[in-house]
Amino acid sequence: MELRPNGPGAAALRELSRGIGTLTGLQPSLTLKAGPPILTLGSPEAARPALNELNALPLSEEAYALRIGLGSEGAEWSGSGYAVLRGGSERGLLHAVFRFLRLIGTEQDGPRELHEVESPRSVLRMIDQWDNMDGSVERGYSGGSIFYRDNRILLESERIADYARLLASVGINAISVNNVNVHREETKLIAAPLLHDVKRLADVFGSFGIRLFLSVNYAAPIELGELGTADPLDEGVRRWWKRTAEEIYAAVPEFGGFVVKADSENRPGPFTYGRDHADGANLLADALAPFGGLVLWRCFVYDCHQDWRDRSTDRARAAYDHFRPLDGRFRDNVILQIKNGPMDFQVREPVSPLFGAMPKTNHVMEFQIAQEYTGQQRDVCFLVPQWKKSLDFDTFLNGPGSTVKRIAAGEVHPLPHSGVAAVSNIGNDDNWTGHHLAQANLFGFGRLAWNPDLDAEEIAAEWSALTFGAGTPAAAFVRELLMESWPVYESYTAPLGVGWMVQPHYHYAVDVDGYEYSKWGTYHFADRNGIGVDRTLGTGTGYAGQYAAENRDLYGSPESCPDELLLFFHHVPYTHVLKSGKTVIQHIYDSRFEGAARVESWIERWRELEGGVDDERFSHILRRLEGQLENARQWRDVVNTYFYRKSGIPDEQGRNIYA
Ligand code: GCV
Repeated sequence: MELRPNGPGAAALRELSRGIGTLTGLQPSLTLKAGPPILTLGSPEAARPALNELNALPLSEEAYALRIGLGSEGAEWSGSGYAVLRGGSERGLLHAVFRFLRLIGTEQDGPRELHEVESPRSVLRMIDQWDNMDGSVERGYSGGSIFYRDNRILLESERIADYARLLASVGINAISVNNVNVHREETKLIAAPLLHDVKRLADVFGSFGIRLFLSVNYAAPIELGELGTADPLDEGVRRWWKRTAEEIYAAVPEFGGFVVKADSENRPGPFTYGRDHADGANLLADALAPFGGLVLWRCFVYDCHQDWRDRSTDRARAAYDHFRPLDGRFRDNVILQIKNGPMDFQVREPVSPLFGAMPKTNHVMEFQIAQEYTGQQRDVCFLVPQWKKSLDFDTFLNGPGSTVKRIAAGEVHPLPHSGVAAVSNIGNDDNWTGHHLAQANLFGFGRLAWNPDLDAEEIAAEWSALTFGAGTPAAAFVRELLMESWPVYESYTAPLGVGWMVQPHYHYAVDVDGYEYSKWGTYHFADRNGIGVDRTLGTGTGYAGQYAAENRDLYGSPESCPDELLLFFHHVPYTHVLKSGKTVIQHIYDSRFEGAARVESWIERWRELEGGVDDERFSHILRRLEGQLENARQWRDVVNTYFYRKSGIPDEQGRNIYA
């Protein structure tokens, strides 16, 4: 096989020899065969039948096939054992290598026999950086940017290549490298002289099979081109984007395309010119189309200057109301990027009703790995179970079984593009993610994007074993801790799906009324009798009516609505009895006490592992858990006191509430 010196095939070869050496101490000879990209390890004679078989296998580009033959008789790599790794392309081969290394790393003695053929379920598996060129990261909780400092790209930094490697190891195939809020300096990324540096970045990611995208400023023709308008129907503007695309592709032929946040949170967009989002997205799509480029157009469009006195406007409705009527008007290379929930990455939200509701439009789901509203990488909150809940959600939009994961895999509507995207959680902290355990979220996103059918616990177990050692007590406890962490975080923060009880702008610490009288459209409406937002069709904002009948009915009455989303859809008295048999107020008290107590118990369990985990990680995690306990106690006491004062209803168990 002809290997491109800096292509994913070369990376596959390098990673396999390096990984095997690190994990097993062996330095086996590797053979790279001519023809389809194949690597063999161990005995060539023993490998031959598998090699011939895998050689003939039809595989799609990113697919791989893996055969391991160590037998039960104690054959080893140095003896008659073998492994054959085959990719549908060099990228597929790299996936095979990382899969193989994960297998060796998670099973104490490595697998003895294996025959596996896999391809990714979602075509686009994308990471969005919210990095700014001044070196800051929007909603970054792990230090500064690994990409930029002082308005330049850190091309000399080894961390960028390490990051590409890290993402490739879990199957990510696309990255957008700057914040969707595109400020002055970042606007220039699409023009010379910065394009030269962008090309070098694209090469780093390309060598691991990852395509590079940029977030663009919708008003770039004004800011860079000195045009007086960014009107999508203006001929001068169209010419400007066309020429810009030509320049980009001349410099970066493998460029992926644009990510766009338009008419959202004060960013410019087509609304300024009385145009809609199809006009805006198609303008960019037409410019990129000759080069195979894509436009990822975000649907996070809502009124962020709402009057809290106005009860008729519901932010949750906004994405659907803006975009649903445009179905069928977008070009083939436009992909709408829809946040997983209708609000904004809260601990608990229903799935966005827009997802699956545009059968003629490419769309991907956007998750947030960065823990903006879920503990900011100070508190442990393993988000894979939350994402699974979204992916498993049945929209019923194309009959039963129209789950989000099937739509994201392109299995429900025959559209050219589909997949998932997520906001990254990394920075230049030594451990990448601020909280050491927050790495599990980045890992987990990649694994789920590859295969949304994987079990959350399986992913937690895999990451824990790879990180703390297969079969160790630390790995066993971390798996358990990860799996408990999202429900526990939910149990001491905002109750029953209502969300938003955080300090405005910062979004970490508790402030029950912080957003209550604000312009952001994020209210809980607690009064002395009850709490929650009526989003029903009959008496509320009508949001529930944006779902297919099955879900509309499910959410439409407090009796059928799942407890965890009750206050998202309904305003109920504190005495309303939940399916659990508890009243809303007693649930609030109990879960806050239980949540804080659970965090306390984690600290005791973690202390028992002293000596079994290296000192650095042991004390780092201990400090973080202690901080989490402080946070959980503050939430517990503020929320309980607030609702006791509002309702006047005492805790049945007479615990300490600071009345
Ligand atoms: C990048 C939320 C965050 C913003 C973020 C925005 C978005 O509102 O708080 O920091 O901006 O989402 O997703 O565009």
